[in-house]
Amino acid sequence: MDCIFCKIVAGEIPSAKVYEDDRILAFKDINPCAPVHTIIIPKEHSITCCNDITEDNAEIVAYIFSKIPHIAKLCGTEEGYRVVNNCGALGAQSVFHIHFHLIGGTQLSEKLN
Ligand code: DGP
Repeated sequence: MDCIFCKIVAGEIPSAKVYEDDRILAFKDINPCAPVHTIIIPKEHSITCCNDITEDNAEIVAYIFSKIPHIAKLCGTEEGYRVVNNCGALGAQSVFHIHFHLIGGTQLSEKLN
């Protein structure tokens, strides 16, 4: 499968890893929009975007969110941050392997778009 994030998981594309366990990987975004901009992904490419989340596969999404406080702390932004998911073309999604952007390290704007 020609997926950039699968290649990062496989080590075929280098990344600045922030957190890794047997199920998920967090790494620094190549094009950060804030001092902290970390991408968090499931290692398995089973969900492409939020529209593919079902009752049967949602547990990995809950698992990612259960690790976000720890990842935010590793990034030094535990006092505040934003978690973003871009879904589909109109949502400006560019990599179709579900992922969450952890953005922080500065005072974020109230404006979301
Ligand atoms: P999205 O637009 O929500 O699909 O976000 C994809 C993000 O992935 C985007 O912010 C840039 C990041 N990205 C794309 N390719 C690479 C890469 O090869 N390495 C890293 N570290 N980040 C990447």
